[in-house]
Amino acid sequence: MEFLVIGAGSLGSLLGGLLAREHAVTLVGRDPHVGAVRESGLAVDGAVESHVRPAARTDVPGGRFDCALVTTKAFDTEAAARDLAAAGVDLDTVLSLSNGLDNETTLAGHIGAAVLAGTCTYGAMTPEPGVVRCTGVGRTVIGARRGGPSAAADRVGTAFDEAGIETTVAADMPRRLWEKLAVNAGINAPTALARAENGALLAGPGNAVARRAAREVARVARASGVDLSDGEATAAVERVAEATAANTSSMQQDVLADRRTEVDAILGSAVDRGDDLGVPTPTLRTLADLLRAWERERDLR
Ligand code: KPL
Repeated sequence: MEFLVIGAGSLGSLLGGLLAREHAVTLVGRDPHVGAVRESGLAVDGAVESHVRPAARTDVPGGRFDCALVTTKAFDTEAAARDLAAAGVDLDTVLSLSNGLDNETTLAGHIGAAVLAGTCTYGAMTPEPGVVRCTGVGRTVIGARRGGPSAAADRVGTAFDEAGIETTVAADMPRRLWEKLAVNAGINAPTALARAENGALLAGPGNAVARRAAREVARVARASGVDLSDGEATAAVERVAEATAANTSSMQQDVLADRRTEVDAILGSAVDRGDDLGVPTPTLRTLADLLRAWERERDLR
C-alpha cells in the first residue's frame, strides 16, 4: 500500500518506519527531524529504514495514496486537513490516530475520502532528529468513525498487520475513542505534571489521580450515550500504564520540551462535554487548569 504519514512526531515516525518495511511511506513533518531523515534515513530502534520518503510540512506531495495516516497533535489536525485538501492529494482513506474525540469530524470537513478513526497506545520517543525508539508495544485499533463494518478499515488493518503492527479492526470506534480519552486523561496529564514515567501511576497517589480522571471521563462518556463503565476505563489506564511503564508520555515529552500540550483535546473536551451534560469533572478540571497555567506562564497559549 502507499501511505502518506502526516505528523512526523514520535508516534508518526515509529509507525511510518514500521510500515516502510512492507509498504511505500512518505513521512511529512518538520525540520530538523525531516531534514535528518532526508540526509541519513530514519533510524527505528537502531535499524536505519532508508525507504521512508521525507517531505516538509510546507510541501505535502500531491498524487495518489491509498491511505493518509494523520498523527499530528490534535491542535494541528485542522491544518493537516487543509494541507491535504490544498495539495489535492488523491486518497482512498484517511486514518486519524491523534488523541481526542473530534479529529475525524475535522478531517471529514475538508477531505472527500473515507475517514477512519483509530487509537494507538504504543510508547515512542524521538531522542534526536532522524531517530525514533519504541518504548512500549501497545495496541492499535481502527474502524469506521461512526462504528459498524468498514472494508477500508479491513484493508488498512491488513496492511498494518503485514508490517508487524498488530491491529484490531473494530466496529465500535466511538466507544474506543472514549476509552482512549480516559487513558490519555488518566496517564498524560498526571505524568506531565508530576514529571514521572507512565509506570509511576501503577501504585500510590498517582494511581488514585489516574483512576479518578478515568472515572470522570467514563461518566461523561455514558452521559453522551457511550457504554463505558468506570471499571473498564480504570482497567484500560492500568493496562496501558503497565505496558508503557518506562515511557515518557507524549504530554510529559511536550512539557519537558517547553511545547504546547494537548490539554484542550484530552481534558478540555471531556470537561466541556461534562459541563453541557451536567456531569461534574473536578479532577479533570484541576488537571486542565494546572496545565493551562503552565502553558500561559510560557506564552504557549
Ligand atoms: O498515548 C499515549 C501518550 O503518551 O500520548 C500513551 C499510550 C499514554 C503512551 O504514553
